[in-house]
Order: sequence, then C-alpha cells, then structure tokens
Amino acid sequence: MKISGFEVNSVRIQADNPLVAGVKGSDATRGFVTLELYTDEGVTGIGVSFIPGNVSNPLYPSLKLAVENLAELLVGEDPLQIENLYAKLMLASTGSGPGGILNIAMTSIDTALWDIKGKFLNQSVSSLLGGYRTSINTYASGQLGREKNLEDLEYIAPRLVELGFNQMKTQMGGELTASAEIQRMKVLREVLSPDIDLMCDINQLWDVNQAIQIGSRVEQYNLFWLEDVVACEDYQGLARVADALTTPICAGEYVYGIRPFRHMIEARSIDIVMIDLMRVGGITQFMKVAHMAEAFNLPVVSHLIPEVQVHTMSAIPNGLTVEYMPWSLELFVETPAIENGQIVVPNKPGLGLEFNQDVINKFKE
Ligand code: SMN
Ligand code: MG
Repeated sequence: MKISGFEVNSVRIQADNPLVAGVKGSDATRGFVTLELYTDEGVTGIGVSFIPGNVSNPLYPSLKLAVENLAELLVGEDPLQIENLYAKLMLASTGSGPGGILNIAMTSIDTALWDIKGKFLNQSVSSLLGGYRTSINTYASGQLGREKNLEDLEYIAPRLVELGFNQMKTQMGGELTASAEIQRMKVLREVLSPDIDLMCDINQLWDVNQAIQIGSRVEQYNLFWLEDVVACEDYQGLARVADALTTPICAGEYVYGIRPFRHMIEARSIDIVMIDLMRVGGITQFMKVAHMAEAFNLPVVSHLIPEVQVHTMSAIPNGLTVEYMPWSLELFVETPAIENGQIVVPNKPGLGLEFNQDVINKFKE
C-alpha cells in the first residue's frame, strides 16, 4: 500500500458547544485544519491539527501550509511504517522544531497514519496501541470556566451530573483575592455530592506562593487535581507545590515534544501527567510519554480532542480520565458515546470517525 495523495482544509466552527441546554457560549469561532490522507488501496486516514489556546490565531494559514508541506513528503510511501515516516518528516524539518507549528502539523499526519493502519488491519486504533479497555472515565470540561459567575457555577454543575458526568473541571486564577478564588470552590462543592470529582485548572496564573497558600485553603474541598498552578517549565516550583499539598498536582499540556516530560517527572514536579496531543506531536509520541509515566507510577490524563484521545487513553493501563472538551464534535458525523460517565471506544476500525463533509464545505476558509 502506498500513500497516493491528500486533502487539507482549514475550517472555523463555533468555538463553544455548551453541554447544558440554555447556557450561552461565546459567539467566537475556532480554527481546525483537517487532513485526509489517501492510499492506492482505497483506505483513507483522517487527522486534525489545531492550535490549543486562543480562539483566533493569525498562524492558521501557516499551519494549513505546514500540514500540506509535510503531507507532500509522504506521497509514494508505505503508510504502515509510522515511526519511519515520522523520523523522515522530522529530519526534513530539522531546525524548525521540536515545538510550535511543526509538532501541531505532525499531529494530524500521525493521526491519519494510525487511522489508515487501523482501517487496513480492521482494528480500532485503541486496540493497535495496546487495547487495555474499551471505555474510560471522562470529565466535562470548558463548562465552569473563569468567565462564569457564582450563580452560573451553581446552575451548571448539577446539570452536568444530570447529563451523566461524575467528573468535571473548573478554573481559578481569575479573581483579585484569594478569598474570591476559594469561594468558587466552596460554591461548587456545596452543590455537588462528595462522590463527584472536581478538578481545577489555574492555567499558569499563580506563582508558587499563591499556589501553596490558596492550594492549602482549598484542600478541604477535596479537589481531584489542581492543574498548571504555575509556569509550565518551572519544574522546581511545581515540585515545591506538589510537596506542600495533598491535592494531586497535574501539568504537561503546555510543553512540546516528549523530552520535557522526562525533566518534569525526574524533578518530581507532578502527580498526574497531562498530555496535549497537538503539542506532544501526535499519537506515536503520546504513547512514549504515557509509557514513561507508567515506569514512574504516574497516571496520565488527556488534553482536548476526546474523539482521538479516547483511543490513546483506553490503550494504556495508566490512563486516568479523558478530558471531554466539546470543541471538535461538529467536525465529525458521529462522535464517541458517553455512557455511565465513561467515553466509549467506537466499535469500528481505525479511529471510527468520519469528517462531516457538509460542515467542512460550509465552514472552510
Ligand atoms: C484549556 C486549554 C486550552 C484552552 C483553554 C483552556 C485548559 C484545559 O487548559 O485544560 O482544558
Ligand atoms: Mg488545562
């Protein structure tokens, strides 16, 4: 089998997809680059690249071009030799990474190659990667953010439970005082039963002292984890916070490639390893970090794109929970089911996903 061609599209879709009926999301749109990788045997693999973070980013045209430039190098190659092709593209791009747009572009390429392999071998990507389980815990994300006031939090959290979520994430880092930050956790804990897991993301907005002080005061609310409490590369600072608190410290979504994880883990900076599929550089690289974490007895959690991450996370024994961020759902005809608080691996070969071509045609730029 040989790669025979590809199609890359840049689409902008509604930025938010509030899970609770009646809650208004932002009017902004968010960009995605979609890749369809064709083979001479009629098998097509699909992948997605996007810039995790702001809704708008001036580099989207560059990202689309980067995916095209890399995909061109694959034409005529055997799609099953994923490590070989990965190395070839990284070698060709030496000097422009690892990091930034290169890793993000590599993610859709790598994802499409795994999709081809799964379809060709009639196995789910989860099965190819290890096949530890067929469903895994998932948590509602993007619903209880800093932009929400206390009344919003009180209204939305119990409705997420009604929708079947046993886990959900909120944020701190946006209030002027420590008391106001803590009040948000208190309000959420009061409306949620103790057996609902509540995570909290700081997105690097505190310093080490704030993290220890506020983190100590919210220990009473029994958070499932505190995420990105300080700057992502402050491994020693993170380690001080992790030592000082009982609440598990989670980080990793902001770093690029596989090597920073080695240093983060060696410095004992984190209790939970969060892997962003775009920044790590795709499924192949995700698995390397996940297995390294296993050797250190650390659980792994995924960041964004649950439609693909259901495969990586269900494949590994140390997968803890999948972030259910409903940003990319609209891109696909059908997305993985949520049953009893778990996200279910589609019972289809490859990723089990199909692009919604109507959406792509309507919203492509
Ligand atoms: C997050 C990621 C990307 C944009 C906004 C918020 C957040 C998360 O860090 O973990 O989902
Ligand atoms: Mg985060």
